[in-house]
Amino acid sequence: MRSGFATIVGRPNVGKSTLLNTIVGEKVTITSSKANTTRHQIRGVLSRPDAQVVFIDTPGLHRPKTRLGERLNDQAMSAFDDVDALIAMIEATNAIGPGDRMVLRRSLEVAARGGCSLLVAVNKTDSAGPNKTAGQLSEALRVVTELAAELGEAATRVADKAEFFPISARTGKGVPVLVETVVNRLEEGPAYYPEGMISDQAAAAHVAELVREQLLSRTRDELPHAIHCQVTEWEGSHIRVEILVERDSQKGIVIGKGGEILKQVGTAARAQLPEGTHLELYVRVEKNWQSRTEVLDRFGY
Ligand SMILES: Nc1nc2c(ncn2[C@@H]2O[C@H](COP(=O)(O)OP(=O)(O)OP(=O)(O)O)[C@@H](O)[C@H]2O)c(=O)[nH]1
Ligand SMILES: [Mg+2]
Repeated sequence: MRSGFATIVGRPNVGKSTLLNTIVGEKVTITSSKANTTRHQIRGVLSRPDAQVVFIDTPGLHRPKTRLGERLNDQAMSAFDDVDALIAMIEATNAIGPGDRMVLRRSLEVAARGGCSLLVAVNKTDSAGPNKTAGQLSEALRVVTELAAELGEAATRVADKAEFFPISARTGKGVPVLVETVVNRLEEGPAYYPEGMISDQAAAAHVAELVREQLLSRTRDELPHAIHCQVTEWEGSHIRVEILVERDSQKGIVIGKGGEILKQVGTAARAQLPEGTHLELYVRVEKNWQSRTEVLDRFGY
């Protein structure tokens, strides 16, 4: 049996969480079209008779504007170390920018130091089409080679062994080849999680995330970033989720006219929970929480 850890890294919105869900075949982490959706490291476990791979989803690396942003980057950065493979993800739909280069550079550095594999996933091939995808694959190879040359011999050895995968995390195309490569690069080892366990996320945290996911798809501009959700009560089938925003004006938007938004959010989140679950949603203001260290500590960021 082979076993090990593989971290998925990349800038926000490239499709890291979508990939994790596709690999484990279940929704273990939320996704959205808004940047910085993922706020914690989330593990998804793939168990097969011959292998167990723990895939780690991470917050997108970005230039932080708030203390929350700094914490998200810290969380992502700490997931680079002590793994067997780094899956650096970029998009086939957009040119490789400074954010992607930073991710690739950091991946090369860590892999050179720690001896792990580097696999580059070029995602969203379903939108990009074959020509654009082919161009992006060769561009990715060029950028990785160039960065490795800047970083030195150890990084160049990593780059020589790096592999590039065109994938669609959404449709699943190309994902099995990527997973097989990760498995083949793992060493013999024990299973880290019991069979049947597919995520390390606590049930309450997952419910809070499902509510936040629904809010993300119904809000825009700076509001998605200003929302934090937490379960404050769970008794039998009754779950109370508190939604925190930064300002009074945001509270009104989240609730919606006549409570409409909140109602939609509750219905859509509940549809993903066991039948009979009663979700009680409650909105509260926690002034400027994204910038307050003590609140971030309390919220577990
Ligand atoms: N067309 C297409 N869209 C995709 C694909 N994978 C992800 N997306 C979309 O890209 C957006 C971002 O996906 P996420 O999986 O949330 O991205 P992420 O990298 O986890 O983002 P952060 O958590 O913010 O760092 C969502 O709207 C997804 O539906 C894909 O293979 N093809
Ligand atoms: Mg994500």
